[in-house]
Amino acid sequence: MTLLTSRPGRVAALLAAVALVASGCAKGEETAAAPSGSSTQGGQVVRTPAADAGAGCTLDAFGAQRFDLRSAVVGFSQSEKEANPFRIAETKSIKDEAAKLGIANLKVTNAQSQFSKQISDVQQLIAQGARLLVIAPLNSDGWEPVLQQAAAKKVPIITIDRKINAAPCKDYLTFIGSDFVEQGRRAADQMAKALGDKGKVAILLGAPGNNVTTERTSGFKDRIKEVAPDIEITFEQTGEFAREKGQQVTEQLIQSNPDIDGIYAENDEMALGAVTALKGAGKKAGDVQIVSIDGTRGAVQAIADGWLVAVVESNPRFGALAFETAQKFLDGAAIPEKVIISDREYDKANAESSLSEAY
Ligand code: GZL
Repeated sequence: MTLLTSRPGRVAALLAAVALVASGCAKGEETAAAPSGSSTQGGQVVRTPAADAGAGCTLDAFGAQRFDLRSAVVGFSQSEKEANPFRIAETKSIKDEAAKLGIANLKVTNAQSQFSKQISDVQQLIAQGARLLVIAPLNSDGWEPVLQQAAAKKVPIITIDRKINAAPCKDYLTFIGSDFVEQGRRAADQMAKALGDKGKVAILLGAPGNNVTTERTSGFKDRIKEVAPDIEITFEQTGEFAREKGQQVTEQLIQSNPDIDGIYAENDEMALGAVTALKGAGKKAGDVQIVSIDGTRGAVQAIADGWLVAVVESNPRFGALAFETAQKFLDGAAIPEKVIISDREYDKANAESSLSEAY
């Protein structure tokens, strides 16, 4: 296969993407052969834990007692309201896997995007006797009250999706999620390719206060400097990961920066809001090159319709991997402090054919 690219660095990125697709794991298939250096666990392609993932945390080291997941109270704390397909798919994945495993006492809460409610939700789950907590954190800081209460009762916490700033194997068991810096870098490669390595780009930032926004932003900016220094980032504003806000911010953008060439949206909801704003301003598909992250069905369809150029997946289907990790822990295995999953990528070449894999 001849890889047409102007940058050696991008050859590596393209080869990685080809390897993912070729191995089948990009299709999220349970039986996909994982790329070398990774494994398939719980239906997810898991990268072999990075060297810095630590020796691993065991039940004894954590100080918890073994218990049967099927009869225990298990708490799942969801962060954002389920208007975002990412959240809908994430919660469904947890519920479906619990049902499949016969976990009879799963209690699910939703903080409706309010951090104070997420703290009280988790405190309530602890009071209700949760023996395991799976948390999709809204914010990365401010968890101390919960961590102290969970530690006092030796309740292991598995954080999925976003990280919390706390100590692994002490405050929480492990983090399971994507490599968000890599997602930003892959989005930058797609943007550079779409713009021919030059032009003016706006960033629709995610919500403040969490590692996902920070890492997707740094990954994108650093990669743009590496591969396309003639691309200028002339606008940055948070759209709070929400479609309406993404639309409002893009309406402002079109007024203040009418010559914008590209938009990097840090999630699909904001990207689709931007599309609505562009349509409202009389723009045509392709007038502005939009690259996004998540992999929702609406965004992949927008690639097929020409409004988006590419979407880097952020896979929310943590259910199987989260409960598999919990069971391994209860069986005495050492659990690494982070379990990083691989994400696929959608572009014009595979959008139509992969629509059913989007969520
Ligand atoms: C990513 C997750 C982000 C999604 C957004 O793991 O935290 O939050 O990309 C969601 O869609 O709002």
